[in-house]
Amino acid sequence: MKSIPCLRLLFFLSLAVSAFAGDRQVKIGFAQTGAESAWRTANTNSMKGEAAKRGFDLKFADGQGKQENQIRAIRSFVAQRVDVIVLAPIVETGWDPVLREARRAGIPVILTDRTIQTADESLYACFIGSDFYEEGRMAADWLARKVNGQGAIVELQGTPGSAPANERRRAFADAIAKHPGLKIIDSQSGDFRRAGGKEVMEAFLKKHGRAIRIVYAHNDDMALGAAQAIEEAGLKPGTDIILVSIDAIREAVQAVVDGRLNCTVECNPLFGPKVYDIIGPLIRKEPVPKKSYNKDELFDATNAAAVIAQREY
Ligand code: GZL
Repeated sequence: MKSIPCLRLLFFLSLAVSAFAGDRQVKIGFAQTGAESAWRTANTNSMKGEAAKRGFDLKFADGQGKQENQIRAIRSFVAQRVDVIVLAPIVETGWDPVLREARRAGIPVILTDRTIQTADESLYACFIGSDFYEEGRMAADWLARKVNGQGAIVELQGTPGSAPANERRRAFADAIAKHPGLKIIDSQSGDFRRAGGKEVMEAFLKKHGRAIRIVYAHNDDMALGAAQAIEEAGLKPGTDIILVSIDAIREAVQAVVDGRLNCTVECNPLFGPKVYDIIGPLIRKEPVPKKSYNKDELFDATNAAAVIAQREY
């Protein structure tokens, strides 16, 4: 049998050791928002796949798009005495009471993907995710250069009350304020869903017709739905109407290569490894960084073709 170099053996042993607290397997409760987009599917797969690789006992709860389901899941994790709770909070507010219950039970909470609004930051151990304000700013600055600061914009917003929708909307509005020729003429939520983006875009086209020059979508699923609506209206997405979006899922990067989308700002969902690297220090009650942001980049016609083969989600 081919011998495994001792370094690789040590690496796998260290993963196995970190999967155990004392002589029992580490139990993690993960309350996911739902399954609304391709981004979410990739995030769930990263969290599940990496837990399996590291030998963690992952209790997965799909919130199905409802905060009350996530709250119920957290209470169930507390009752099961998990070692750590991971929460991807669907909206920003309403978490303090249940996070106080987790704290009373002595169970640390990791926030992933989305942030919460709370006056008591001690209710969670740390946050791991992307900087949504930066993503919105990057999208707006790219657009201003692309259209020389001129054009009527329709905005497809994400889930109402969610951190990405709030921050991407705020950042984009702040950035385009520097360009009086850029104006948001309509804005509505498509709930981060492809069908939602298509339906809202159909309504915008009926209401505004060819006045629309630009679509700003808070995620790629809605942008791709909007592109379909634009094509069904006999127009060319990416040419007749500029589309700028966020997530950089593979299908959107391909749409940029094909000229149906003009720009997508990455929001990397594959942070299972980063989350699980924190589990050991948390269980050992060692200090961990309060906030850690994933690195995100931007894809447009200048670089999409060069990266499409390497896209992992
Ligand atoms: C962003 C994440 C958002 C994605 C959407 O971190 O919360 O939710 O942008 C997803 O695709 O539905």
